[in-house]
Amino acid sequence: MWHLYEDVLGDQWRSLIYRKTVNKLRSLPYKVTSVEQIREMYGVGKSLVKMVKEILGTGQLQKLDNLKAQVGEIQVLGSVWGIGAIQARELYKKGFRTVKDLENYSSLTSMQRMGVKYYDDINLRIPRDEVVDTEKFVRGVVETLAPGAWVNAAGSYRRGKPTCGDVDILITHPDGSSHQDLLARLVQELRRIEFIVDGLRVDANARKGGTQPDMFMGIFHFQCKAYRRIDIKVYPRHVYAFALLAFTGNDVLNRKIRFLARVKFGYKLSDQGLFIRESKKKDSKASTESIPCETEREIFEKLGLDYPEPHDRNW
Ligand code: DCP
Ligand code: MG
Repeated sequence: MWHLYEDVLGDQWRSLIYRKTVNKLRSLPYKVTSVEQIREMYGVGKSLVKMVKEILGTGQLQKLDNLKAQVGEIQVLGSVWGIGAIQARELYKKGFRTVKDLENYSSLTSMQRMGVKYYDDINLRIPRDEVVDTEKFVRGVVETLAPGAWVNAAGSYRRGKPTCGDVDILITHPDGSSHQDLLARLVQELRRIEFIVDGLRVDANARKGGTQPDMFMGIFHFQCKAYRRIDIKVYPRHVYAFALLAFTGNDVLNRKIRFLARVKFGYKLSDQGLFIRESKKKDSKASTESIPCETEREIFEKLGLDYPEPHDRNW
């Protein structure tokens, strides 16, 4: 109950009470076999005596079972695309218990609405072969719009996983400029041919020449298979290696090399570059110009690390 309150329910107060109680019981030099052994202990209240009695008598604790059920429902709400752990708890408090309950809730974001609508499909893993076909298909469409563009499926697919949670597509153009209006045209075309069925586009290309990606997050339907999640990100060529590294992951590797970049060299590493910080402190200011790196290998070299092939990045 200590862990459920702390990790899932975010109830620090109850978690603390249970933690103290557990530690107190654990520190006893004997195994508790009767409530008499704890009744007189300092800080042991009626409710604990009752719980210990129930555990000793039945081997179970109803309160824990109820809490587990509640936690299970919160975790399901939190597994909807776009709903985080904190919001899942809030929705639970508001009375939502299942994904179906959310169907007519008007306060969801458009991403969350997609998450609810396609919940069953997008929680299925995607077989690797299907990602191969999807990458090939998208590459073909991109080629008609911006010949010579680079298209890579990143994420778990690039790390060689047999199944993937979504399709992560990264795009750039080696001429350094043809990427600029590509995403809008690509999404329009993919919608027209009914490959993309839902989604939202976030454009950053108002800041032309900047390094922020244009992004699309949505749902596609291809070869009559299930509805799937797709992210498409378009970056300028000069930051593409950083983007490829960041979106190949995995997330643990990203956190580790970003941490190492900071504490070892005072660098800030992101999907948009490798920047020199004013100091090695966490929030210290970073330069606006990135240290140039053409390839992922160069980034690892700058960090003094051996280059891991993508399939060796499953940390
Ligand atoms: N990423 C990250 N930190 C996050 C989320 C993502 O660094 N909080 C990076 C690393 C991931 C990559 O983006 O590998 C793609 O994100 P996904 O959520 O698509 O994760 P994966 O593709 O690795 O796994 P999945 O098969 O579940 O899609
Ligand atoms: Mg992925």
